[in-house]
Amino acid sequence: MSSILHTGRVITRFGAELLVENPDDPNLPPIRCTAKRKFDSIVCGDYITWHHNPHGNASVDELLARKNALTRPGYRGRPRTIAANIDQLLIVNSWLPEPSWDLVDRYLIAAQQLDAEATILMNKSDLADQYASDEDWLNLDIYRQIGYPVIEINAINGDGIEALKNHMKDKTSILSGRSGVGKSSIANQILPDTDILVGLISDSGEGKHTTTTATLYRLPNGGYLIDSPGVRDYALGDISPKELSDGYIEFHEFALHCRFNNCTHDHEPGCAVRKAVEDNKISKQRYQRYIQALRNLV
Ligand SMILES: Nc1nc2c(ncn2[C@@H]2O[C@H](COP(=O)(O)OP(=O)(O)OP(=O)(O)O)[C@@H](O)[C@H]2O)c(=O)[nH]1
Ligand SMILES: [Mg+2]
Ligand SMILES: [Zn+2]
Repeated sequence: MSSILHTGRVITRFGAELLVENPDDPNLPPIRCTAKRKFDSIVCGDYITWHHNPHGNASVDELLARKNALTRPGYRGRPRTIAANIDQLLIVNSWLPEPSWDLVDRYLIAAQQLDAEATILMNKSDLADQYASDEDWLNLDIYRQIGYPVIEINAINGDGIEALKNHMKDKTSILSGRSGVGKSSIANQILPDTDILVGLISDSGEGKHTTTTATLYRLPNGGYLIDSPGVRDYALGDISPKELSDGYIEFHEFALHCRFNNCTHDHEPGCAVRKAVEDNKISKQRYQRYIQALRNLV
């Protein structure tokens, strides 16, 4: 039997086994593909080539070049790749668990590093009256002012889901955020017919429906959605001060006018970013979180 080479996108992986989109019709059941040790780095969202073996199963031939890959610190702080070929981070925050603006900032920096778009999803809008402080509303509004799309969502009744769908067309988007903010609930609203969205039962006892592995779903109107496991925290990898400040897009226009072109916008004389903070052209909250992140780099 000749073995035709297929190209396909990885849906998810369980150990040495990959689920790959069916080449005949993506709506047909996926292909189970075995990956040798040298393909340990293949993740959800990767494109691979594979072929059928004579004895019926399939195996990976090659990992195709990636546009980018999202990593997070894994076991003993070693970076672990979560998903590849991402066009957009959907940064999910909720009113309960309480919002983490720090985490939003860090995901925005990651988006800049990945050359991906970023959209902020504020989920559990039904709980806002009870839990949102004035300070929280202010923080949320800052992102809008900077120019990021912010969508308020209620993943129980579907409020905001249509607006979100409009932001997802023809892109590969990944839901990211802390455990329990409602990523899988949002995925369920986007794809109500996809029963595989029901979370896997975790061994760790973290909760019955907590998501344990990143999974790719094809959107009916074009594009893909990746649901990913919640994070406790999202630490920035090994980045330079310049890469850090690049992640604060509202600094860019001012940074051009800093006296030193390697200005870290901290203590340097003639810093146009700090001046902009003093003049209320840049949010003090964001600037303070930037300084904190800068101190944490070194
Ligand atoms: N009140 C309210 N509860 C919600 C909303 N969205 C999700 N929830 C609840 O929040 C809990 C966590 O939702 P999940 O969708 O499993 O959260 P997740 O982000 O996927 O969590 P991990 O998979 O652990 O990362 C569930 O009990 C949901 O029913 C919402 O808009 N409002
Ligand atoms: Mg989940
Ligand atoms: Zn500066």
